[in-house]
Amino acid sequence: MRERILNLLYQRKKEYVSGEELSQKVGISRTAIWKHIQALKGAGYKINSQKRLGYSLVSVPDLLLPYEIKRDLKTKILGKRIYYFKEIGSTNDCAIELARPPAGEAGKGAREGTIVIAEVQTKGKGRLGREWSSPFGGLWLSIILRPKILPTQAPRMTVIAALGVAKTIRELYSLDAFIKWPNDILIRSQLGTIRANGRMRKKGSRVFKKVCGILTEMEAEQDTVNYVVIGIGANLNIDVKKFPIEFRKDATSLEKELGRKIDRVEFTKRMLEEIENFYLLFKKRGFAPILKEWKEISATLGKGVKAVSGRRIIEGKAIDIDSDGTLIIKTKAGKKERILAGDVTLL
Ligand code: BT5
Repeated sequence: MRERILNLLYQRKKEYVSGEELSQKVGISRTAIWKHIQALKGAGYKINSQKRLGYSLVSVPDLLLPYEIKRDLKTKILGKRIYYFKEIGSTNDCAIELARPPAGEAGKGAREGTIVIAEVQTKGKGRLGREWSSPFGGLWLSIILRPKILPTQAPRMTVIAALGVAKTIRELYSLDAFIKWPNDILIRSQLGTIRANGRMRKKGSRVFKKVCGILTEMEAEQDTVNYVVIGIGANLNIDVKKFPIEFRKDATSLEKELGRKIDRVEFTKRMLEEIENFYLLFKKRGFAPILKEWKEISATLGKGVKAVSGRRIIEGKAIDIDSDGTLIIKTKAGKKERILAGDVTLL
């Protein structure tokens, strides 16, 4: 209902639409319209009210409100249901709660494509219990999917999301976005003299910095996956100085790279559309075409790397990624090592 009122005002932005017209088109009383307008104002919309003329939408708040994201969103699955929070512990934790069947009840929990978004996370999670810094200005979003895959294939969902994010950054802002195995989106920037890996780099030399991280969590039984939650943390309009000092060196944001703020709603919509396209491609054609695209924008392949996987530490050249998403490293001794999960540092 509120969405319809907003859309009518949006279509004639900055013009007045009478209470009468709104009431007729939406099919509720003028008093009910007035109540919805008050609620929209409470959410941050600037709406002028004039007794004889009606209502006019002046401006939309800089927030990732579901009404804004859903408007003209070209997806079939993602974002049909959006849970929105100004502040939350972790969107992944919330999405996991939603994905599970309600306690004591039969049923399935939230539908595939349900999304949780927060403006700020107070307990944002990275992998392996690490912290994810989530101040206002970023995109902290989780997607619930119910793919028909084996539990061991869940990392493929991370790849699908990473491709969607990287493509969005490349196409909307023409920035050089790459995927670092397994879950980071990096931007190759030309930032002048920077200290990287403890060494001073020459002015104009290029470094990779992290603009987005992905945390995929799932619940599975033997051979079936009940749900996958893909958590995406993207640094959009963020002053990197807001991050804890120890994270700053390797982090960047789109605002920093572009020297201007971006339209966060536009980014979110496009990203959901791109991720859905890759997800549908995967459902139709399997993982091979996804893997091909991934390899094309991999920041890892062909590079000297150090990989830490549990207690194993392996140094060598990253030579391939196989169909499970396993990274293959050729060591100096010529041995091929397979890394299924872990952290990689580019040398
Ligand atoms: C990740 O972990 O990169 C996964 C991050 C996933 C965050 C999203 S936000 C929405 C959803 N809800 C959640 O609670 N989480 C997901 P990992 O590869 O472990 O990287 C974590 C490391 O990145 C930290 O130890 C820091 O060094 C660094 N880091 C922390 N916050 C960062 C930020 N905002 N930007 C860049 N680097 C950051």
